[in-house]
Amino acid sequence: MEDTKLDLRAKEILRTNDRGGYTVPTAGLYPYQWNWDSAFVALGFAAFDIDRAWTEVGSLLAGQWPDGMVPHIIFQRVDDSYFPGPDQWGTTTSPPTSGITQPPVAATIVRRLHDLEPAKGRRRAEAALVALDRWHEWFATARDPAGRGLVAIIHPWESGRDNLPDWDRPLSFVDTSKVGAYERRDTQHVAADQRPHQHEYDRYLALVAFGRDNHWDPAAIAAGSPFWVADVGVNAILLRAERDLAALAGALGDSDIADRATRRAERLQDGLASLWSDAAGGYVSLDLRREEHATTLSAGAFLPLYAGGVPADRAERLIPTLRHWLDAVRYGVPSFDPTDPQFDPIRYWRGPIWAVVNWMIAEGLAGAGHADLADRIRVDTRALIRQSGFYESFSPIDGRGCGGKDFSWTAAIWLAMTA
Ligand code: 2M8
Repeated sequence: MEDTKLDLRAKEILRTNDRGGYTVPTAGLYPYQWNWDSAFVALGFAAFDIDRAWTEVGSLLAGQWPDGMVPHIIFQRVDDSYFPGPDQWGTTTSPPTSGITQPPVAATIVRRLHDLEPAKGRRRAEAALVALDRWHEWFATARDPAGRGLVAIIHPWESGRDNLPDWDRPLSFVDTSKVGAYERRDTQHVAADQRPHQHEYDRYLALVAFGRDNHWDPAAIAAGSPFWVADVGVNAILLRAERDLAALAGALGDSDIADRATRRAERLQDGLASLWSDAAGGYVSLDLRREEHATTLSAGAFLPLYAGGVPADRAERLIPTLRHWLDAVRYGVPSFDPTDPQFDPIRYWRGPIWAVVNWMIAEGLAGAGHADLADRIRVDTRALIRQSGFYESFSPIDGRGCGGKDFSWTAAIWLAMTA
């Protein structure tokens, strides 16, 4: 298909996945509103319908909890085709939501929407600014009670990179003996070899039960969650989001929020530095219960470049590693080290390429003065979509599409990379 037709198709996918003020990631497999998907969807809509982009941000932030958390799923309209649904989460909001959050990319995208048309977006940017500040403050308190500059995730789903090999060891400590029988829905929509293993799902459900049994109380979860890990992806994305929130607050004349976001960013900058592993040769996640760094690299290793402020000697190690990865596969960027034995080119977050991660890595590279590499990643992303269509993810080996098709965030990134 020619690029102009793909532009039209991308817009059509966003329109078709629009359920009335919010957008589902894809029909069937994911019938609800997901947090970071919605943020990227807003970026895509911004290429042709800025009002609709702001509506997406508004419906996402309307799901904010009283304590500031913005949930990972908003169950706008109950639909049995997805499991676990509202009953398993046992939250008390209306509409119901999950009890966990997701990578906080929203502030970065809200800043971009505002900058596109500052006068037109002012009122909605001001409303979003307050909600985003509350969400980031929640991260700083609920997920970093010790104040070490690293926020914890309590579930692999909060990383958005669900079955990354980084979670294998921390998950091995999760007790699944009380997980009863259940029916997975994901493998009814997508081939099982492109989805997480059953033993991972059992642990995902045990962690949902832990949160539900503790009424999603942040203090109880911080004290006892069997999974308490500093994901390099979430921490880098939050740091970038804090910087963007501070800039947006400055533009809107809110010095209180600007100061708070700047202070939080300074703390996160120190925390992120502690995720560097000389042994792995990059930034990795850290199991905060055991003080164990992951021993292998994922695409998250490059996200501190997107956060900004990576010291030169560390950037000098990351860039050759990225080039080496790109030389090892046909398309970049694999979600996990393609030279590691655990790499699997089609199994979800253990190897496939994700357009949204490519967008963040390319932004980071461009900002760090590596325009050539940023271009290469954008070229690959667009080539994958031209070859296979708007899939959920893609094999780095042969470019085939994996997971759900006509996927909202892939369409959004196509539009964002063209605009
Ligand atoms: C995937 O995650 C959900 C759980 O949140 C699932 O597999 O059921 C991930 O790729 C996640 O990052 C994404 O936000 C979600 C919807 O696209 O799907």
